[in-house]
Amino acid sequence: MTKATTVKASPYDFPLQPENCALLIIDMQRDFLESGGFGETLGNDVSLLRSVIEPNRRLLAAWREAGLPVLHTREGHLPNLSDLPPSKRNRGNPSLRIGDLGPMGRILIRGENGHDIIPELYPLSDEPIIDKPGKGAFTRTDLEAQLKARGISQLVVTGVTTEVCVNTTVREANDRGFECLVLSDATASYFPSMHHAALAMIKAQGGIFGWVSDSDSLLEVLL
Ligand code: TIU
Repeated sequence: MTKATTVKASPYDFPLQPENCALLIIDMQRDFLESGGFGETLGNDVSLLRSVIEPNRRLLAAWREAGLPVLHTREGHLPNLSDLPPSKRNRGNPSLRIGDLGPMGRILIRGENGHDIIPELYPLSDEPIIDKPGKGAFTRTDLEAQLKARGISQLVVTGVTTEVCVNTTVREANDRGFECLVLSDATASYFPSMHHAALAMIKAQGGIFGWVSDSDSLLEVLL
């Protein structure tokens, strides 16, 4: 499937150009989705994010089958914490801080079990993984260069969490000229009301940051 088409979306249909579009899966890491990781240390119920696994799995399979590019991101820090601002480590009152030893290894540290992507969505060896120290995937990474090198101008954005890393990344992408389609059932938050608010912010004002759709609407044009 290489023909331009439209995907049912809000505030209006998304003009998909498959030859210029990448799937960007944000932070589907054990640290956010499984017990004992970063998300739980912040006081969250991580089971609230599990519903996005199946829509992402189906979409990823169809996207790969269509031969379209996919990139994965991971939030995390170097083992010596040199890329961790003290403001981030010291924020709030978590049960464990970034870099502390938890049941899945050191919390949110690159190379640890908890930092890696969940097995259900594990990247293939030729799929880039963007390791990022912050919430936005464009900040202190080579994501923009990687996308431009591939001629990518559109992004289908999925992953967690909707109002934090997904929203920050979509805003960064939008300001860099990328058109973003965010899938409501393939993104989730620890706070359902914030999930809905974050999606509403993206599509308000004629799509101020991008478009919102769902995985079935995109699969309809891929399959
Ligand atoms: N805490 C929370 O909702 N999210 C993050 O800290 N990172 C991401 O969203 N990936």
